[in-house]
Amino acid sequence: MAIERTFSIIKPDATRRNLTGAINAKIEAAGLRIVAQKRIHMSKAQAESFYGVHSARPFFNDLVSFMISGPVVVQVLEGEGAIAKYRDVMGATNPANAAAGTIRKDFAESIEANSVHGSDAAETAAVEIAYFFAGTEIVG
Ligand code: RTP
Ligand code: MG
Repeated sequence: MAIERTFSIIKPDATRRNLTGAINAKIEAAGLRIVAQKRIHMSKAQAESFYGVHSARPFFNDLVSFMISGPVVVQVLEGEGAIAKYRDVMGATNPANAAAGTIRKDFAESIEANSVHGSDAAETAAVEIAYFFAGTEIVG
């Protein structure tokens, strides 16, 4: 399988509970490399644009409020089949449905405060990475 890059966010519920290291340990244990990482506090405009695909969904306003409720850690992860692999490591969107050992099963608080984001396809990964990182900030 090809080496891919995917985009990850450690969400405010997780940074608030000091879980950045514990989540990174699960990422690295799965064989994914963290090739870029920074802690930021998203603006409302940034969060609205990032989640623009969900703008018509009933949970959109709550989601944006949650994502700007505290700092996040944005990351680029690299590895074989990184996009699907990270989705596996994350677990299902709703932690009640997430498999044992996944980030969301072990750490998520709710379907909204679910600790992490990961890109869902190659096209979205490229767009999401470019949204938060300059090429020179990614060191493979
Ligand atoms: P993500 O985009 O964050 O990696 O998560 P996902 O693909 O598993 O979930 P998605 O359907 O793309 O939804 C994006 C984020 O919106 C919040 N959400 N809230 N209240 C709700 O019913 C609801 N559904 C989704 C979650 O934070 C989810 O990760
Ligand atoms: Mg998604």
